[in-house]
Amino acid sequence: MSSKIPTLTAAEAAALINHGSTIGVSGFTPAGAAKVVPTALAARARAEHEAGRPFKVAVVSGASTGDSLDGELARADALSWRTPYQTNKSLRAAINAGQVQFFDMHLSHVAQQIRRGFLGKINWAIVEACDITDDGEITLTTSVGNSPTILNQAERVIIELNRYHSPKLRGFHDIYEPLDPPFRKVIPIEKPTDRIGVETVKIDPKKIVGIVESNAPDEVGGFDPADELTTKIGANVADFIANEIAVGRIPREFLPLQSGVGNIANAVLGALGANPDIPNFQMYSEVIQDSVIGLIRSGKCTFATGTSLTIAPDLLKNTIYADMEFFRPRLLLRPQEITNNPEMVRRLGIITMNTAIEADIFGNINSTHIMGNNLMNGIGGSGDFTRNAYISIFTCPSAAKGGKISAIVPFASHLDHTEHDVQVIITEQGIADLRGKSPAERSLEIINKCAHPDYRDALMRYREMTKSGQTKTSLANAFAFHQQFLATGDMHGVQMH
Ligand code: 0RQ
Repeated sequence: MSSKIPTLTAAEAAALINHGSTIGVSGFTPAGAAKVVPTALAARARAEHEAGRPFKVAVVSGASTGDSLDGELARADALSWRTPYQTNKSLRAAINAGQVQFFDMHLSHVAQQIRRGFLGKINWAIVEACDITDDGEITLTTSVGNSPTILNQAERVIIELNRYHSPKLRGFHDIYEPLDPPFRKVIPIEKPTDRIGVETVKIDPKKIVGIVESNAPDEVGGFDPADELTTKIGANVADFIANEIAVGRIPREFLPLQSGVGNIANAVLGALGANPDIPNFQMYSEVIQDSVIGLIRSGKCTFATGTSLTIAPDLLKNTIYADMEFFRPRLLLRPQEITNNPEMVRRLGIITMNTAIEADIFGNINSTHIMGNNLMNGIGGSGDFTRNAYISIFTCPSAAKGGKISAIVPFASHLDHTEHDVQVIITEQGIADLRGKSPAERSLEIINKCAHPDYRDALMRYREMTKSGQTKTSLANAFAFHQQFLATGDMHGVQMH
């Protein structure tokens, strides 16, 4: 712990930051996110607004953060611009109201774009740590995200020293920042367990203007227990993978798994753990979430590397923090530029599993927008993994909002992952294997295997409306399902002409 760097209150730190600043923050999901200084900054913004002065900042993070960062700043109308991912209700509303400009980007791209100035200068870094020394050696907490790059590139740095997290987290991180082209070298990871960097981030201590002490858990919400629907989706994924191994398309040695985040992803991992035909596995992913911890304990998951430990606070304390020596050799946190790097995804042959909002009958995926307009969260790391996967899988329930929305539609109302990248779609109804299939074959496969029975006839009618062409699209009816929902609140009874 440093004795030379001044200690500040959160309000003192926030008072240093000017209107118009660009701030880089720690956090990938609420794990390891800066907490107390952003909340103080929101209070400052409110006071400035009351005094009739403008006060807004631009924020770049690893991914989503907690409510004390994204929620507080959004509610204080203190954000002008935000990238690269968010999951906060207040921020989502501000983005969709046009009050915050949100730049939705692939998470592996952020660090290089910061270093090369694509996103402008980073005036401030606000980064959570569990330890810091006088010579500027920083031990991060439950995520790495973009923190090494943000710390290196920011003009000035504020450290939130969070006592909730044990300094014994040292050794859980593998910090490595690649050189940029044309000097980029091979990133030398050949197995998920390979360590290529150092344990801490080292920066010039003269840049650190102060340390703000805190003691707060990560604002990770925990997950809903798996229900009948998510259990069925999970079981279908496990059956698909087990069969691929049985027929030899996945090697018997097995391949590393990546899983997205959320209730469905959690249930999918649970199902993989429960299926005796799935061998023990390693994870090369971005988010390590609750279910992985049980799988590590049981020995089904022998090693997991990601960029965040997105673990509900009780579970984090009672499992990992209670038994650091067991978990240290089995968990490794890396920068998101490394976990999500296409070079590694392709080399390691990762089996990727991400969640869709909707899929169209040709295999295009919308991961980010509701009815083509409103942002949900953002593309996150799903694109980094999907395009370069050994096998790319998307899961979703066949219908949303009590069955009133079909998740399988004639044409995706927003495009995140194209038909060229998506190999398998899985709902609770079944498994659509799109590999090697033409658009005509894919649409049959998706409608028959994945669509909710209520919507199969209408999707089939759409499929047969256009008589010629490689991808039979009816321009007049491509969004008929969405228009029906917007007009009546229900996609049932969709009108097409
Ligand atoms: O709405 O919140 O009002 O209940 O969307 O859907 O079913 O709870 O599923 O939590 O797994 O999230 C795609 C958003 C799924 C997420 C998405 C409504 C539904 C519900 C949430 P409510 P569920 P999940 C790793 C990789 C993109 C980024 C990514 C996501 C809410 O997985 O953001 O994959 N993915 N990153 O009712 C209208 C539809 C709908 C719909 C679902 N068709 N129409 N509403 N919903 N389908 C993460 C990182 O990179 C950090």
